[in-house]
Amino acid sequence: FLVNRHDLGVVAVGFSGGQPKAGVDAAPMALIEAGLIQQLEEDLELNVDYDGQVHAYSELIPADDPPFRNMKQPKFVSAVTKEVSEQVYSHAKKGKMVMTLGGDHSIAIGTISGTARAIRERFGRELAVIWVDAHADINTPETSDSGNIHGMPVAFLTGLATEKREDVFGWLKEHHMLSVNKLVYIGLRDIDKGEKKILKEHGIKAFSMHDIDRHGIGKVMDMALGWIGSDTPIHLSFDVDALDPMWAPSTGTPVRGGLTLREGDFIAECVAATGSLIALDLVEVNPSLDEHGASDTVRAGCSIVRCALGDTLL
Ligand code: 4U7
Ligand code: MN
Ligand code: MN
Ligand code: MN
Repeated sequence: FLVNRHDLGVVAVGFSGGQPKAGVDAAPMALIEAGLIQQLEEDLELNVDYDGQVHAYSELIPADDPPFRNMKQPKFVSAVTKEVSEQVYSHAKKGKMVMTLGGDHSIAIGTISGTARAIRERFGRELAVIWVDAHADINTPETSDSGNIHGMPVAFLTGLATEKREDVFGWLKEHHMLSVNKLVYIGLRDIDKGEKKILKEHGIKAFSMHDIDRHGIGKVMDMALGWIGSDTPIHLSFDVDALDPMWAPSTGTPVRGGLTLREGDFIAECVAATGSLIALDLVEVNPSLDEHGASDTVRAGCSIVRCALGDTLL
């Protein structure tokens, strides 16, 4: 009811500027070359609207881009996410489901701001976000030790971090944003001190690996979706490093003790079954970070996407 489930807009974001490791920009091509779009068209019978390009946004590279408030490449990341926001918005406002292939997780500043705006305009409703990740990505520029913006997207999207400078995320307005009580994390296991404080102070709903061990993934999904409530539009932002490195080694910030391949697919299946999914990000696949080639990680990514877009076992 929220989107035409069979109409999928695809945005391929070949961007690595939110973190220091090269190669994450090659993920969209690796996923597409592995047959992802073809699988969606042929097996899931989706009408895919894809411009056929992996965007590199090289025209947006600033002449100079010194660190600002401890953020690395602030102007470049801001400009790219602003453009991604427009790309995602233009699919979402037409009532299409939107899939964005990253790229590092800083791009979620663009994807979620784009869908939040479209959902507000179309339905006067607020968006819910399910953030599946080993990390909370909720550092402010001041709490971040690394200065890498892929560790900060949730802080900017919720307004916990703000900046007036238009060229450093000042373009993010109220209608792009998400309230902290509409955010749910799954898979967390590597949270910085400052982030823990933020999660506690704002009462943000989070299911860590400990919760999954204790209750099992089935119960955790019931609780996560129960928190959001039925009939709320959902944006699923899936960082492949939520999976254990056994299944997804080719990623920039792997953390042991993660989700199994089946748990990752199960999360996506449960979200699909709500009928409320309106957008999906798959990020942080880095095909150059594996001596055996990245085929396992790429295949895991394709599988999660197929599950989220309605592939069922029976
Ligand atoms: B990802 C980190 F310090 N928290 O801020 C940081 F541990 O998108 C990691 O989830 C961020 O992969 C990871 O740099 C960002 C670090
Ligand atoms: Mn992430
Ligand atoms: Mn992560
Ligand atoms: Mn990562």
